[in-house]
Amino acid sequence: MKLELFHNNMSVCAQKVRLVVAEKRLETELHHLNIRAGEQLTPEYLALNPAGVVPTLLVDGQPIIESTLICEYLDEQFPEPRLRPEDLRDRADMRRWAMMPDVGLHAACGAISFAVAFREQLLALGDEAVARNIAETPDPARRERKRQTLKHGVDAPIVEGAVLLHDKVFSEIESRLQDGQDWIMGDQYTLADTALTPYAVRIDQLALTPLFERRPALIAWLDRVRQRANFTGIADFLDDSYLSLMSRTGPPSCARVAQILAS
Ligand SMILES: N[C@@H](CCC(=O)N[C@@H](CS)C(=O)NCC(=O)O)C(=O)O
Repeated sequence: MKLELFHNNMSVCAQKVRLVVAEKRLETELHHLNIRAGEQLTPEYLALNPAGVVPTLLVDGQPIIESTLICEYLDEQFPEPRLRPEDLRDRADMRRWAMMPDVGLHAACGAISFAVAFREQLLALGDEAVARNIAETPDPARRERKRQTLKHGVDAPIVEGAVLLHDKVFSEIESRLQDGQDWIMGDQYTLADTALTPYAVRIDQLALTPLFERRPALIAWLDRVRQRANFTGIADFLDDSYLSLMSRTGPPSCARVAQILAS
């Protein structure tokens, strides 16, 4: 079986899939797309992934899209080591955690990342390229997120809800880990941990410290996650220019984040 992954080095959804690929030590041919340059919007790629987003997994040439579904597919097709609880009620609970990105967290992460940092990368391309990138983005909600955050940065109206949603999810993780368990589902590292790791890593890379305040269990979980062998799925692909952009633009945005949290 031939696996190919269309991804981007710093994309949170691609990081999520690469954590699973690394956990299972799967041989995968990687195709990197520069999403700032719009390589996800070519007719060839849109034929694989009509939403014009990464990741896409090709299995013997057939595409599977949506990172949550790709992770589920990989865990079912390559069950060792297993990333799902045996008990079906626990599995449903795990899926509730794993789907959090799909029901708002991912869009919220995109809004914050663009508002704080990535808008600089797009603006540097010049007015014409920015207008083309926005116009060609297939999803209207994503177009609106890009438009608002490019124009208003952290003062864009959507940033408020995005920060509050991160606060809610981080507080749920903190409560879940209160009894000292290592992972979201207890002793077993699962797709719940792989799904949420990139989002906590992103907020940490952006140095938005108010979201980590008074959350020692979340911080300890993030440390454990970083020490696992499969963290290479994130660590081996880090782009220094993104990291320095995020660590430069994040701290001045903390006051706005703290203001939203206090509101
Ligand atoms: N629901 C999709 C979301 C994928 C997604 O939003 N990918 C982002 C990178 S994390 C992307 O490709 N963005 C392209 C763009 O912003 O034009 C999934 O989970 O696969």
